[in-house]
Amino acid sequence: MPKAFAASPADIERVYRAIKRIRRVEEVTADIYPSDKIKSPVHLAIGQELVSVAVCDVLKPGDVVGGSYRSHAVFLAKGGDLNAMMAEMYGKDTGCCRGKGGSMHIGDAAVGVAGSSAVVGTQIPMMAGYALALKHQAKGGVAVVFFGDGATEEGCFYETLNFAALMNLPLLFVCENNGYAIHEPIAKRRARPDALCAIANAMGVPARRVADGNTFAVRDAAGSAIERIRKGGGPEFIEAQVYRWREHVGPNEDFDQDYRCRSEAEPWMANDEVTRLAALIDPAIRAAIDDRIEAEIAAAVTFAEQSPPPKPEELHTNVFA
Ligand SMILES: Cc1ncc(C[n+]2csc(CCOP(=O)(O)OP(=O)(O)O)c2C)c(N)n1
Ligand SMILES: [Mg+2]
Repeated sequence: MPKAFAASPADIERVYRAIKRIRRVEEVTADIYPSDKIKSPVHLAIGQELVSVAVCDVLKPGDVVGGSYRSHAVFLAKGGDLNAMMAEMYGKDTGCCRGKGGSMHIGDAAVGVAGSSAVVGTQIPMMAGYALALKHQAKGGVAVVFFGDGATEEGCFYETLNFAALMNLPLLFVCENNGYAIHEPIAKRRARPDALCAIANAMGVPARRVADGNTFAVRDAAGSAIERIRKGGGPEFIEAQVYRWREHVGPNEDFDQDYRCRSEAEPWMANDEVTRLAALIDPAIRAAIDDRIEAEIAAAVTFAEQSPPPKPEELHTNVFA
């Protein structure tokens, strides 16, 4: 491991546990999905979990995060309750949004997950609002917004970069660049696919790209950015290159869909952080971590299955329009 990304055994175990847990939650979700017990579309982050884990690893409980419809990893990495997330996917009353949001709309204010949004890019100005509130509170809190490369093509991305820089907001922009917006590769959408950091810089938001999919490289970048932001340095931008292993939405692979091929995925799969970090941990310790994860997930599935659905009279509660 390069010196700059040095991590203690405790760091490696903690980060491995977090990434593996999210991986297994989503694999189990994919296994359950064909049964139709999960009542909403699922956008899986399998292969991309490292970004949420790396960033949330350097956050404090009072910091606030928000993301897109692909936010299981963000929710769990920030400390969202697994039982409540699983129940939400099942549309149950015990879900984190009382079963009314489903997989794409998950939040847990108690642990600083502001929410997630299915409308591409909308979480970006929403989290700038949180950052503005945190700035007014003046307690050193930081907001983090996670979004995809496709979201950088929305007007609100540019507006928010400008506003955040102008207002010196405590906001970290985290672009999870998986190279695709649904089936459209970034090279067919942008004249300069490599210019995301240049765009942020030009708007007055210092930017850094992490291209190698290394958890501790992202954690390093996030850690130093958050430190500067917390001291009043203003917003920063991180572009983390990743790869989505499953289809855009749903539980399956889609390498037969003619928009990409397995050979493109193979180098990312060969560099998988779950496998790489697992090899750095004592096998007995790793087995104990894995066993705990499986037991926790099994309990969450049971919790979701046994929870009641929302009552019919709740149809209009917590609904604004
Ligand atoms: C405003 C808006 N436009 C279009 C869509 C349809 N849509 C859903 S996901 C998506 C692609 C977004 O890609 P990206 O931001 O890279 O995120 P990823 O799915 O790769 O994580 C699009 C265009 C939408 N949900 N909202
Ligand atoms: Mg994308």
